[in-house]
Amino acid sequence: MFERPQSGELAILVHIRLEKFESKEIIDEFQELALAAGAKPMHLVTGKQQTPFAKYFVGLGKVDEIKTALTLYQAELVIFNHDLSPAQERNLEKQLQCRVLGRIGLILDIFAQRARTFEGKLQVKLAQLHHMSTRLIRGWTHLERQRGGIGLRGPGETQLESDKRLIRQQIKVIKKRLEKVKKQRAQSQRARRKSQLPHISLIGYTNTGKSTLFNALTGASVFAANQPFATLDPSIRSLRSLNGKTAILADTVGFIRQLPHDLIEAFSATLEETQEADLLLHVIDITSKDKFERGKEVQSVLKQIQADKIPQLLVYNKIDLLSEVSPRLERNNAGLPSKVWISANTGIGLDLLQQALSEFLVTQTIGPAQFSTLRTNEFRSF
Ligand SMILES: Nc1nc2c(ncn2[C@@H]2O[C@H](COP(=O)(O)OP(=O)(O)OP(=O)(O)O)[C@@H](O)[C@H]2O)c(=O)[nH]1
Ligand SMILES: [Mg+2]
Repeated sequence: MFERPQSGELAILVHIRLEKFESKEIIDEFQELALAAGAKPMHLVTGKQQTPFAKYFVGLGKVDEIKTALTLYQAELVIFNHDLSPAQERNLEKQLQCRVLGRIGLILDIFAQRARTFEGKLQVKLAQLHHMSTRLIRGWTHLERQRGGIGLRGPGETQLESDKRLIRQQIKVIKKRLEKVKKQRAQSQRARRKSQLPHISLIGYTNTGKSTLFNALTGASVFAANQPFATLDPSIRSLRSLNGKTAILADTVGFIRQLPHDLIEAFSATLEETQEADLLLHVIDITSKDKFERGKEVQSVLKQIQADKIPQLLVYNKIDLLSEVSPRLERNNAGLPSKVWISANTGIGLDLLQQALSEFLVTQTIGPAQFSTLRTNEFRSF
């Protein structure tokens, strides 16, 4: 019988190139995720394969390479930048004699550390339980010996091992509690709706500057930091536009590539803000080499939550980092604002964004459908 090994913070990262072309940013992002979870990445093992292997995801040669790296760097944790099947995770742990974490487990761990509100915590817990329940196999885990660490924070793993029924019960209890909280939130949302103020939601890939912009526009001071998933729970403030109209602005969790379904559910508080919005401010980090891919990723999540038809204003942020780009406002064929170039940090271009918002708020009274709707191919035009 295999006992699940303890997890430490010193980690070996594994990224396998499965696509023909892949940008370096994918690896940078992976390292940032590992750091955000509190791991200390010691070494990166890379490789190239057409498809994952069933047993270990990687081939045996790669497993040996990882083993050598573990010894060399005295690491106790291996993190894959891939979605590992429960069997692959188990086989790897057996072979490597250390804790192995896939990308979903990694992101869930960050979420567990970052959730602040009662509802957010419950949602992450629920996603973790779902994720763990697929990994419950007799004889695999003796988790009561574990005292947390990366990938192990969250709902009591001691119970996982003992009984699947316990997990199901826990899931039921959490779902019930969540329903209660959701009902309360729905009430306050209805009250806000009654006020008939237009809703604007800041959305976009993680770390693009949504919270910084939220603070700049509303004078709030929500947490903003150079790390993925600084924001997990949504914040809401009122926003006064140049022409004196008021709207409600929401700051939301960022998206990331390969966002698993469980996690999208865990985002639901934020996603409701997004689904209910009259306008989405889609914030894009202009300095990212992957901004088109990231933009498409955001589009696909929006589609999954049926928010892709909501009008969008593309906000290209961080132009202060590019000397050749100056603030400007671009309009669509109908003459309405569709893209704006700003810096949330320095404030340049914010007047143009305010101008766009004012125009939007005016169109709200004559019908939001007239405002620009983004098509994915608009990312090509930058
Ligand atoms: N140079 C520059 N940096 C910026 C700008 N706006 C935001 N940042 C930085 O980008 C990093 C991320 O900012 P956040 O506002 O936390 O980004 P976010 O989109 O809310 O990120 P998550 O909540 O983690 O998804 C921080 O280090 C900010 O200081 C900008 O206009 N220029
Ligand atoms: Mg944020």
